[in-house]
Amino acid sequence: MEPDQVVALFIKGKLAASKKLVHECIDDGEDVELILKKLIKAMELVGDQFAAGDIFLPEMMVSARCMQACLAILKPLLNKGQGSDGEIVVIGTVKGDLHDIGKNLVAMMFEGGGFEVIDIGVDVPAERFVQAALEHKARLVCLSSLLTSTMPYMRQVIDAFKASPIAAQVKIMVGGAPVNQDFASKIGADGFTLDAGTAVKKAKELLQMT
Ligand code: B12
Repeated sequence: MEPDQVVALFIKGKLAASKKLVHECIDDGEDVELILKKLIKAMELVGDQFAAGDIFLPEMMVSARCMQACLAILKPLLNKGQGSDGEIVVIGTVKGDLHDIGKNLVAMMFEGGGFEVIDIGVDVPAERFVQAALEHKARLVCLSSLLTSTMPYMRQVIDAFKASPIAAQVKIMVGGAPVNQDFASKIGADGFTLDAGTAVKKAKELLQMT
């Protein structure tokens, strides 16, 4: 399977064919993490085509639907984690932002890493993050943002935590395609990783679980 081949199926919204391709790769014994990498690359290429004006919102939407269906196939294969450590992570995409594929992937990895995941969805206001962390006694909160216009809102969420009674107990990780370590440090986040695969390792370091 090559990312270009996936892109061709995704932008035409070929759901059944996309799923079939993933199943075939699994049956052929292709490494699941490699399949995942290629799917993520394909979504990046979809984004590039959108940015270049070669495709439009409907193509991006059907691509997202195909991607989600493919991830659902991989989920049980990636989730080979140990038992829960009892750690709870609250995760959501910040206010104004509806992208959730990356967030869902990060959530999946945390489940695989033995965490209990409280997924509070997309377009989440700062107060809701704080409320969920309080309610579930979470020590870790993960914020996702895919738009340069919603990235600054991550700082607002972090500030809301700083002003809350649980400021000292909670570590905050941020991520999403436009986010980098420099930005994460500037807004006062405790952690950042480029991808879902390394997020769990970073979280365990932050929570001193390793
Ligand atoms: C699919 C998609 C959509 C789908 C989203 C569907 C869904 N359910 O998520 C739809 C069609 C709805 C959509 C809408 C829009 N989109 Co859009 N979209 C994309 C696209 C093609 C792929 C995103 C994706 O799923 N990637 C795959 C996942 C796996 O990657 P990821 O999200 O980056 O996550 C990984 C890491 O970043 C990290 N990660 C993510 N979150 C977190 C959190 C933590 C804590 C950590 C540690 C790590 C981490 O781990 C993940 C896995 O490794 C991107 C292109 C791109 N290059 O990102 C554009 C893109 C993000 N969209 C873009 C735009 C402009 C829009 C719209 C404004 C378009 C419009 N005119 O309406 C709207 C905005 C809607 C809104 N308010 O949110 C632009 C943003 C440009 C910018 N400068 O901000 C992009 C970059 C496309 C482009 N090149 O122009 N979009």
